[in-house]
Amino acid sequence: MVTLTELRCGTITLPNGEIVALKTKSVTNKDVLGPEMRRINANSLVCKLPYVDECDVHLDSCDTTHGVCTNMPGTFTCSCTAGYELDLDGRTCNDVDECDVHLDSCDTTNGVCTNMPGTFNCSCTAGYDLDMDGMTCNDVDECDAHSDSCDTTNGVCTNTPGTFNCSCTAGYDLDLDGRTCNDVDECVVHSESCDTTNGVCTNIPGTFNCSCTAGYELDMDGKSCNDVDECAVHSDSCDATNGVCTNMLGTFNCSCTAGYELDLDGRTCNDVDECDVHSDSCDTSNEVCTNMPGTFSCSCAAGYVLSELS
Ligand SMILES: [Ca+2]
Ligand SMILES: [Ca+2]
Ligand SMILES: [Ca+2]
Ligand SMILES: [Ca+2]
Repeated sequence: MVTLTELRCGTITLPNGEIVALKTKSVTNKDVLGPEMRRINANSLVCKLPYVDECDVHLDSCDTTHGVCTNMPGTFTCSCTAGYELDLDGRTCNDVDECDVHLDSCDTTNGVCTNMPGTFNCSCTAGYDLDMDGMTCNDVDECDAHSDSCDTTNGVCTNTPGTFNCSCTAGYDLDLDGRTCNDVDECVVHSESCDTTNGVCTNIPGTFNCSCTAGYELDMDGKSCNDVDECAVHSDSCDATNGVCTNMLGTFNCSCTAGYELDLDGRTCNDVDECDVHSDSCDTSNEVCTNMPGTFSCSCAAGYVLSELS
């Protein structure tokens, strides 16, 4: 600013060669102002001329993209559009990094702020979805939204903040992939699932079955194998008339009453023909042996009579 000794408007050239507009001069109320002058208080005036709207004629040096020029008497100032801030040079508009200076309104816990020219964007960390408000991050209910998050048949999905967990129904184990449920082979994994001596384990999806080897039957506990008492349960296990049944662990044995011998079938009792196998005690010289069921009898050969034993 240059203060003149005389009342006039115009430009002057400074000693360094710079040309500046004259702006003010101390004046008194007695001074008569020319049409190019305007009084701004009792003893100051501004020159209207040369009047230049730097903003209008693009003489300003404000940022061409995001700058806003405001014309002022004899000068102008620069400001910036929203999202930009004025550089120390008073002209350039620099993007405000809202993320860096925490001017963003993104979710403070699970939000991710991304700076952009003139603005910023909110997104969310994995497992969260951006709300309609563009700021809040809502947990994704993977169990509800994606029903195949866990094994669709035997899996149990549990939603948790930011993620979810899979587990499996009884009889299934979670795979290393964290999703799939694999049948537990109880017969291999738990060798004691069935009776270790006489049990037969059969693996089936989700569970297993115990059965027993021949001669044993499954206990009420579904696991233990108990010997079948074939003599009590099946009264016809041995020859019903002359057989003698003996129960044994896992099996049974048939024998026969005196005078009978066990058939090759192991059950039937056949009469022993004592006369034929010469196990009789008849007198071979004068007696006749007669085989009978379970026994035999001796009678006298022709010409002999039974003597009285005394
Ligand atoms: Ca920005
Ligand atoms: Ca979740
Ligand atoms: Ca199984
Ligand atoms: Ca038995």
